Amino acid sequence: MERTLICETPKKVGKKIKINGFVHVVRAHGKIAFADITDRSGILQVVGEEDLADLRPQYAVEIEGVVQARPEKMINDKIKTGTVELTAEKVIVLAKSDEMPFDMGGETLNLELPTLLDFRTLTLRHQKIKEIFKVQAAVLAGFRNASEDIGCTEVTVPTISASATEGGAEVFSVDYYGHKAFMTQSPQLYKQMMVPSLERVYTIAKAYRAEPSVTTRHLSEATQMDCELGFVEFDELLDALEFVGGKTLKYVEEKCGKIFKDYGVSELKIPAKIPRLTMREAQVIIKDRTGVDHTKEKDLDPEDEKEICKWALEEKESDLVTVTHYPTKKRAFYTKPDPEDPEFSLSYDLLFRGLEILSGSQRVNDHEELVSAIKDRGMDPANFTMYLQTFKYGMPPEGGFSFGLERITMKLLNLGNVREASLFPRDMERVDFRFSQKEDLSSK
Ligand code: AMO
Repeated sequence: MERTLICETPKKVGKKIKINGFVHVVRAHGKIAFADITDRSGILQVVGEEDLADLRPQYAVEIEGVVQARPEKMINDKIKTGTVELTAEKVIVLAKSDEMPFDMGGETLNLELPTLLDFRTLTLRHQKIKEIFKVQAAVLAGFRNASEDIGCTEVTVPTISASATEGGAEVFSVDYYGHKAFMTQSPQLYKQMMVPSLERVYTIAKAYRAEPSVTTRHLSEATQMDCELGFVEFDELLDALEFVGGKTLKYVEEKCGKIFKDYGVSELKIPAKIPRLTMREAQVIIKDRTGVDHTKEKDLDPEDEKEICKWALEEKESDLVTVTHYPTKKRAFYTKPDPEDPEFSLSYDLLFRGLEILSGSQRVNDHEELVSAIKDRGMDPANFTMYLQTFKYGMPPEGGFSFGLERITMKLLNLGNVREASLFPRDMERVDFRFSQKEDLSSK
């Protein structure tokens, strides 16, 4: 018999079918037992006798039976299959499961973050956790669509590189056949190298950062969604990033409205004109609103970002705000200084519900200027030979931007920690297992 997906069962009343799935919960009442079975399409109540009562959570099963309409007073409006149930005739256990270390039966998993991650392959089976990654998939699809709309071609780029892509100390080095190489901190250099070839590109790439601290918004391996465009000036870049950002988020809302409801998050507020401020203007607004004077600071700190987002929501009805002109010294070497005031740069961040989700800039596209910028940061141009080759042979004015996939997902669902929005998060304390946990396990 062919498998029927659980979501199809309300259309099969009176029919004999076969389903495959995982046991979510089992309730035995004397001779009669109920099991909730989940597959990729939904959840279904199955009614049976001993065979069913013997099932345990997370067993993988195959069940044949007849779909019955539920009596009126037994209808469950909360689930798509709430009008029916399956009366089991044959129950086959495809795979048993050890006893679960915690209860997976509730609507949410009330676990502390370390437990949520230590048992990741189990917690990823929970409906509410699966929804996070459905939203993430929609972010990726929305980004791809929007990037195609602005004429970008998708490329994939290396994650092992001859040089640190963002500079700074937060870089993992690799022993590459006896040579020193680095895990890319971003796809930056490669997307720029593609501009003279395809002119407009986008890429979805893993980025590795040896972040020296543990915060709720930093991962050591994050996913960046980047665009890079040739023959563009600063204002066009701002238009492009706001278009791609706005369209991506709206796409997710359209696809995942039900999940947003499950998570109790408010509707997105994305006006036709996203508010834009220079960093200095933002600092003045923050000072006026809070009395805290950060107008001489060289960057916005996380509290500043939250405050300026509050302003954008209250004054401009926007969940997004673009902040431009960060100090040149605070940005990576490839960032173009503003010709009118070179202390500040043609750079930008996009903030969403209190957090930076994107940054980017107009780039230095002149070869000599770029070599000087690399030297100014104490780096050796010899380590950028292939990158610099691009600029020697005609690089038009260009620029781009990068969205953080996990941060967007986190903010869309109002999660407390970016690790919850990463399937298998890496940080200072963990690669798969927590290092301390691994030591515990190996000493047993
Ligand atoms: P930046 O370093 O700001 O810029 O990164 C771009 C975006 O990626 C996300 N992000 C992170 N998310 C989680 N954990 C991290 N450790 C982490 N680091 C970054 C953020 C951030 O806004 N090459 C430039 C971009 C460009 O100029 O095009 C870059 O990497 O959402």
